[in-house]
Amino acid sequence: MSFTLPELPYAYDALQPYMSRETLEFHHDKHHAAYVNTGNNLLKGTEFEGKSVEEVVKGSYGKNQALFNNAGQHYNHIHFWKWMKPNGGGALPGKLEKKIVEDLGSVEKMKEDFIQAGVGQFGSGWAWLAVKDGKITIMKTPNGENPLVHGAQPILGCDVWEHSYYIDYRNRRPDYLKAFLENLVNWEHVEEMFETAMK
Ligand code: MN3
Repeated sequence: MSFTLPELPYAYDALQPYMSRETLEFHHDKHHAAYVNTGNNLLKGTEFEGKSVEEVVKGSYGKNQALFNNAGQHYNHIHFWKWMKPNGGGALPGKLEKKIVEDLGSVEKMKEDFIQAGVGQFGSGWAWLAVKDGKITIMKTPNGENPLVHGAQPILGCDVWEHSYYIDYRNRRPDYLKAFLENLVNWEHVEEMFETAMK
């Protein structure tokens, strides 16, 4: 099995005004496509050929940096598209909200800390909600890294590479993170991933 670029689960202009058609065209058609193509070239002839994306990410970490970078970013983007939807944001589904309050204090505190993780990630990387040891936790990672290689299961991630927001927000990363949480997140999908991670 090689990597394939998934279709966006919505139209290119469906997330406007919070994420523009131009951003999605570049981000999906150029950046994500490049991770898929480069990843496939790097997979050839390695022990990871035929493995799932998750297995490639975990297996190549610390061993094959170039393959890991591209496999990690492929995994991250497959999910990033699904973590957003038109008219996203809003109230969290009950089970997810209850667990966030339990583990992180409140939904407001979770949002503040998530934004802080994204703003505090120096350079390129990601901000995360992940399940680790049965608890929801906030994480940040550099470049293509993700919670999978830190013994955790990601349930929400926000891409804070400049290619994700510079067209729409210029240097205002905090505004992008706020708009992501308030207007773009598909919390139902986050809850699904949360429930799977807790099994
Ligand atoms: Mn990206």
